[in-house]
Amino acid sequence: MDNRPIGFLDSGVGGLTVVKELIRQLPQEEVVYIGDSARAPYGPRSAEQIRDFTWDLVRFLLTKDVKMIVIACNTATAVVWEDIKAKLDIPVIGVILPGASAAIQTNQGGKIGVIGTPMTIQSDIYREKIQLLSPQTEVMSLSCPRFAPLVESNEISSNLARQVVYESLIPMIDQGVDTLVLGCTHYPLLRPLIQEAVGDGVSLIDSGAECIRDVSVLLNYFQLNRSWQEGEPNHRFYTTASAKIFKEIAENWLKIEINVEHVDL
Ligand code: I24
Ligand code: DGL
Repeated sequence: MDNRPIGFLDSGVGGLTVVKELIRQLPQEEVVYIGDSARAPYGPRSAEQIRDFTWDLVRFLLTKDVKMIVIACNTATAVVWEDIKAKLDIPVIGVILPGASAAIQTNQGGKIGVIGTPMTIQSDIYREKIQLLSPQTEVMSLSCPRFAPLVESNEISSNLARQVVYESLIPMIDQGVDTLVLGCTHYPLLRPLIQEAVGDGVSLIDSGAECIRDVSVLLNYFQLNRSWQEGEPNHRFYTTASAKIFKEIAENWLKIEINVEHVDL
């Protein structure tokens, strides 16, 4: 047993979709979350900046005595997961390899689609990981720069949102893709519209949810689970922007009351 919390980092609030999966799949575990909303979004930034900023978040989490780190951001995982993983002596889980592996397991027709921010798609990391595990599988990548701003302006079910999602996904339709990876933390919020655009024949893969399955396997294998005797988990959330706004968004999404503090990194 290891009763220390699991550290989560993200460019902002999107990583809360991954935390929601942790609370659903592993309700006994305790979360320390840091979101860098003051410097978000990371998607359009340079790889060098993303590397520096993500390391700031890692150093912060290490001061909180975490037993494991989840990089709950596709963009940060694409750029620095391997570097962080190599340098720390606690497990570091990213969202990309679990998503790539789940997509291969689901895929039937040999062609997988991936959507994400410009940096995630430009890095071509999903293709690299998918083809590492399954060299014959074809990968079709598409950057959807309008999706995250849509969610952040609270447009997740409006007609405008439906139209933007449909228009953006046109290159993906009728290409023979039967599995589509949601390669950005914000996209699970657009899931109904994305499903409607690509049709029921396409299975959607939520990378965040898949990464929590890997967290579960690691906790079991290394016997790092938190004990129920510790009582209810006391999750702690930190943001580099407004604690008040973060708290509103997070409580609305997670449906629980939480503590939020502002930090300057
Ligand atoms: N959703 C997200 N980001 C926002 C937002 C949102 N505002 C409304 N909703 N703002 O991401 C980002 C910029 N802020 C962040 C905080 O600091 C200041 C700058 C998606 C959230 C994923 C959990 C809409 C909204 C909401 C609650 C839940 C879901 C949702 F308010 F889409
Ligand atoms: N969290 C980011 C991701 O999953 C999306 C938001 C951003 O660009 O910072 O790629």
